[in-house]
Amino acid sequence: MKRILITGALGQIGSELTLKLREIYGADNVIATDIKKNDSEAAQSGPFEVLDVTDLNRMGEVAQKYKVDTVMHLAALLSATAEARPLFAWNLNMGGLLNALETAKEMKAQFFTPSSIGAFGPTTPKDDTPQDTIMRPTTMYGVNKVAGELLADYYFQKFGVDTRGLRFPGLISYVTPPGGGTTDYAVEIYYEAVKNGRYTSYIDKGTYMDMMYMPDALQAIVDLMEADSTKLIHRNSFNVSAMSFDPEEIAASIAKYIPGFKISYQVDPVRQKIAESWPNSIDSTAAKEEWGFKFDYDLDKMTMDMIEKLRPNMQMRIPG
Ligand code: AKB
Repeated sequence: MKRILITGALGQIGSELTLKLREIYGADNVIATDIKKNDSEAAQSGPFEVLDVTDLNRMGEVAQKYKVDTVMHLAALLSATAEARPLFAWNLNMGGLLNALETAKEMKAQFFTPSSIGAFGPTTPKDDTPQDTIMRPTTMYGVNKVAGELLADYYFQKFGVDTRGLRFPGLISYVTPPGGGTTDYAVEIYYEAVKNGRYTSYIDKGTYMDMMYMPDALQAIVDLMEADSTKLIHRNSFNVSAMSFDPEEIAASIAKYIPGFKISYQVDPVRQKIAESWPNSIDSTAAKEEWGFKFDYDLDKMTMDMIEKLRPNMQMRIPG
């Protein structure tokens, strides 16, 4: 039976992952932590501890108190926020990761942390980006992600910590909105579509990025952590993606369900530049071969579910 410590448990991934893990492993076996408590289900449905991930002693105390055997480290700044506050991002993203790895080492625990398509850069092959390729990101977030992947590999090789990670694309969910990412437009667009029937995109038409619906991302985490360790050639981290689209294509998908939906553009140069430095689409073959990565949602299936969940009473127009 796993006993899991989650950092950043009230964030975009954490607030849903905490609930999924509590369903699988039992509420008392999933210890949610975050910098502040709130009244969300993730904070209320099982053990919760206030934890600043830059405080190694406190992290160790919490890990000991609950005798955890798994550490899932999610607390981090996303790409656009990290670009606005690079020094703070380095300290939080790298300091938090190092503390979480140290805690996993002390507890002899299994370890997970997400990497990102942000680990790639402008000199990376843009299409079908391979698992092993050039990684020279030009953002602080990307620098943190590449360094983080190397650090997690180091803890595996040097100390035998069972570290595992996923290079997530943009994650789309109707539960907890993301904050400070470059791919966030692909979440905002659904909220605005349901509310106002239109959306002004800060990412330009023709800009392709990988994306994944949150239920697939959560399942991928569970599957990777349950995978047979001896089958893993790559650990930190696996390319995983379910779809790649540009703003025109997501808008066209939404218009199938919300007729008359309109997209316009007011490009944010900072986030546009970040997006242009990332791949158009990544290749998830290693994840499929080494631990059976799969996904259920393509763009239209995700769009239908997002709209259904965001506007439960709307009359759906099923394309056909
Ligand atoms: C971001 O846009 O910063 C994140 C990511 C792709 O890592 N969603």
